[in-house]
Amino acid sequence: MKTIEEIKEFATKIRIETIRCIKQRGFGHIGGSMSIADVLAVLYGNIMKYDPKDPAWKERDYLVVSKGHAGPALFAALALKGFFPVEWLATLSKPGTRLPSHCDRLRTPGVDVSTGSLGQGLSIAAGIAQVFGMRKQENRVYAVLGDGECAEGQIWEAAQYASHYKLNRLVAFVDWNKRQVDGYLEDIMSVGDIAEKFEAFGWMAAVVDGGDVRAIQQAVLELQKKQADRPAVVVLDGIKGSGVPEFEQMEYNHHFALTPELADKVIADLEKQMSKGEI
Ligand SMILES: Cc1ncc(C[n+]2csc(CCOP(=O)(O)OP(=O)(O)O)c2C)c(N)n1
Repeated sequence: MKTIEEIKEFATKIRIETIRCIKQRGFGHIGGSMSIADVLAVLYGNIMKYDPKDPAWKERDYLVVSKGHAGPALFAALALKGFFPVEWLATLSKPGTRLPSHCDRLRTPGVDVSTGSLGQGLSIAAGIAQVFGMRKQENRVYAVLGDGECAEGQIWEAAQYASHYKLNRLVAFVDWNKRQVDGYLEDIMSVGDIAEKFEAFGWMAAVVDGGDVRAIQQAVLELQKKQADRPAVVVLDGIKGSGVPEFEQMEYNHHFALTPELADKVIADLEKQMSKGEI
């Protein structure tokens, strides 16, 4: 197991590489990429089984980043773990790239499922978990959903399915960063109490600070211990743009043009924090 300090540092490196990657492109989904850096660090740092040299390894765990517009954060995590060279990150969304703006399993080593059309990822994750159960395989499936994405009816169809079929190898995360593309959920479309909703569908649920890697890790491990006959969800109570005050405080931080000056400044701040051990 990696230490919590190592996981925190990994999360910061995911943020830095994500910002560098989007800087090259000039614009991108920054807010929702930042807010999943911590959960990705926990999953790729200490939870998931995978082999960067063999992304299709049969015994690996699967990850479905259902909010597929946050691809850059996933690409940063995969590059840092050695699935492909970090230099690829500079090619985000450029002609001929292996890293399109949204997750594409046919193009990027380590991406298990193509996503981008919101609402579909939990159904896909449930299907994968169902197959593992039928084949008595030990692999686990993780899914990362957006809170705005939970406005899609298909999420709740999948929730009902996963509960009925006792999909105990499935853990979902909801990035409860309170915002979607058009603004705050409370103004556009409230999702209500996410944990309570999943519990009503027969899931186990926990709510943790989405920026606290220790809490995220503990929640996953504890839920998995108790997960005899049910799927589980971890609601990540967080901030869109998290880890970078300039992004957190922007009125619109979903998809925006990132100037090289701002990118360089926030990267330097993150590097300074990391070198002082303040992350
Ligand atoms: C089916 C579908 N409708 C609309 C969109 C356009 N879209 C892209 S991101 C987004 C907002 C998603 O909000 P949320 O799930 O909260 O993601 P986050 O704020 O964490 O980035 C929307 C509506 C889409 N990708 N798919």
